Amino acid sequence: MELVRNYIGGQWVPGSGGELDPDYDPATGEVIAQVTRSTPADARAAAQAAAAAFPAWRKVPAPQRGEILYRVGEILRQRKEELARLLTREMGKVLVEARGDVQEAIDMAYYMAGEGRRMFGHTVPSELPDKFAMSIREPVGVVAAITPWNFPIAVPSWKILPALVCGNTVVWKPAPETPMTSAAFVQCFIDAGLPPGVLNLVVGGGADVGAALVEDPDVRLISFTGSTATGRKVAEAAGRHLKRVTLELGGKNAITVLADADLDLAVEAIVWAAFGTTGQRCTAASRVIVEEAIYDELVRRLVERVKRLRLGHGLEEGVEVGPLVGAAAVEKVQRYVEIGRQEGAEVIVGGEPVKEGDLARGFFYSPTILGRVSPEMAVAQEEIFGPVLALIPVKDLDEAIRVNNSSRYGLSASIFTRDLNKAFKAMRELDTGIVYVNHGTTGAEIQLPFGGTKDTGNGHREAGQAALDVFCEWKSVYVDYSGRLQRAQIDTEAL
Ligand code: UN1
Repeated sequence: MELVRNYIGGQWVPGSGGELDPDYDPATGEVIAQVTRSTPADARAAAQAAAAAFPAWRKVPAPQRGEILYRVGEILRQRKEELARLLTREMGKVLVEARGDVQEAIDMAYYMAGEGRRMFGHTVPSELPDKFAMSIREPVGVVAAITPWNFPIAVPSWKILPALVCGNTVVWKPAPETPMTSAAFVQCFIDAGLPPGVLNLVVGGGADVGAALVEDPDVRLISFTGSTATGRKVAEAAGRHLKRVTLELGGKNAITVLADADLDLAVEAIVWAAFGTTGQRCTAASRVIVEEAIYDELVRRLVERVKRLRLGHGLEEGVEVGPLVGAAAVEKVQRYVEIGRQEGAEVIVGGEPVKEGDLARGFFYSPTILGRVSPEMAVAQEEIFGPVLALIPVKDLDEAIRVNNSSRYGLSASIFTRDLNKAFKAMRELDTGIVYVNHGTTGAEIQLPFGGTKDTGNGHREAGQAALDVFCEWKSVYVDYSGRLQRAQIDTEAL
């Protein structure tokens, strides 16, 4: 059985915890690998290795750094199928989606490889004659990337690839649920020729390992994706040390369906956004806000489609919904369904873990729709991170926008309508970081900024050009070639 270890300073090494922990297939409960146990000492060693590699890496010309990333993209493309299968076995998402997870990293590798040849700064006119003014990008230093299990390749790629092309070195702490996929991803960087120490991996650690990285004196920037509760702690600790921190946290994304919408399209989109990845995306739709006039018709069509969803092992052909990631996730979903019942929501379909047949061995939960939910209920406000969809009837677009924006989260929102005026109004007034028109809430592309408002983050965006602003410091440079002392900000008007 495979043993997953840390990768520090160019070596695969055991963690200092002295124990091994099992890695499970959530669809069967089977142990598929052993993972080394890490401690804060391993986080420290990794940060030191990253700090040692930084001076040389920042000097590698950005186009060359980009070329290594291009090779990472090529290797990912060659290994897409094997990475996708590994990913499905470790965290359960169905194979087509696992391939998509790897594809996002391929896209990001090529995008950031290109940035190695752009990475534009600015030249601006100076106030004074014979003086040149420009702003250039510099790397920040050692970056700690702390990532979740739900996109074990895509989300880390949004952090690691831009960090590297900008000249930073990285310590990556993936979620404990996906160590094998993480190690296989790191191997792609090694095989692409990334120098030792530039990317380090610490697996199999608890929250203390992440906390140690946040506090580490060598770490200058923490890029975190995960829960809002943990993100708050990360931000507090980073704040004490005045470190840069970027947070991608929870979501309670809604799809609004207006009475004039193409209902067939809306139903397909809702099912994909709510039950794809078993609802375990930060962009997943967990609320549908629907105009009362079409409420009953939408429910009828949704139920008909959801009942036909095929659950099973993600590696099996034709399976549409895999398991939840673990036992705690099943309990959390069940708890929320109970809360929903007590709050007065009606369980229209689903509402229980799968207990019969082969699936009973894994962490399966039947896709669930809660009807007649009101906007203030816990099931309409709190992130469940599972296959549970709350239907909220409203009277018109204005109320729909109010309900959408009543969430403390603000990642993604969507509207289905054929009315151009209503689509544009919603596009401007929905207060999320991402808005879709006639498409569900998932499927963000890496060319565009990714992130959310309010409790979803702290104002930063990942991916696209925005990523460069996260992973670079701006340096303003003035070159005075006049040969005399030119005093700025005094009597320039008199010149
Ligand atoms: C996440 O769930 O953390 O937009 C990321 C999407 C994917 C990424 C989701 N491209 O759904």
